Amino acid sequence: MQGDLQELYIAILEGQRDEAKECVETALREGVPPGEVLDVMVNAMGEVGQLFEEGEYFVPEMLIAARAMKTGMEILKPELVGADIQPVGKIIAGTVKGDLHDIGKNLVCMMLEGAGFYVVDLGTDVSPEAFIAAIEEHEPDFVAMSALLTTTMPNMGTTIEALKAAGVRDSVKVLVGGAPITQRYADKIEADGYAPDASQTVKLAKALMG
Ligand code: B1M
Repeated sequence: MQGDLQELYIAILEGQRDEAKECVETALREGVPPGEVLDVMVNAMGEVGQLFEEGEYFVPEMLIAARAMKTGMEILKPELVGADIQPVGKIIAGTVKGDLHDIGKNLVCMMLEGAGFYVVDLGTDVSPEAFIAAIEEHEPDFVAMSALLTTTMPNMGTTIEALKAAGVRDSVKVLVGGAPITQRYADKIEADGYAPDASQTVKLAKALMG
């Protein structure tokens, strides 16, 4: 890997936001194709996910790496659009109705973006109607729902039932996660997948994209 790109990789891995921004700017100025710059950042985030799974990184390290990635992406995004690089897949994400916790959901969104997915983040306290409207507008591959409260997790099932009633359930794969959620619960509400953390969400979404 060329020196600047190596520096970019390390800047993402270590969560150095300003360095990441500078490295992206330098690489683009020197004529590195935007797709190649993106690959370096995605690979760095891949290693971040790996380190998290191995217990070397914890949530704070993952968060600052994801922020560095996001800063780099802000510079890179217009170039990617110009280069017509297609996202890996499209995901609508939100914390379900009644639930205001968004730290985990934001991390999931950042890691997905880091892996090359186009993410539409609907925020928190998202009603089934808002999920349906977003599916109709954006035609995503996935809907990712987050819940942190035992009192709001049933709203995942309610949302899936609402998607069925609106006739859009089969057009998307529904992924669920959040501290109280289990694979068993995901199966019970007929979600297509459950991920215990942000890194596993990326793996799951990639696997389901084939
Ligand atoms: Co709240 N809260 N909170 N809270 N809060 C919990 C969840 C709680 C366990 C604390 C406790 O009592 N020990 C408890 C829930 C108990 C229960 O339901 N059985 C609780 C409670 C009770 C409440 C209130 C009801 C308190 C009150 O007002 N009486 C209230 C509810 C407000 C509401 O939502 N309507 C409330 C409020 C808040 C704050 C606003 C103060 C704040 C949220 C700030 C914010 O998010 N912007 C807050 C916080 C910070 C927490 C704790 C301390 C931390 C949550 C967090 O951010 N974790 C939490 C206790 C705890 O977890 N230790 C607690 C870090 C984050 C990175 O992890 O969110 O689990 P997490 O996300 C992970 C995975 O779960 C997974 O990936 C993430 C990254 O690896 N994941 C997904 C998450 N979403 C996913 C979606 C996917 C896939 C994976 O889609 C495919």
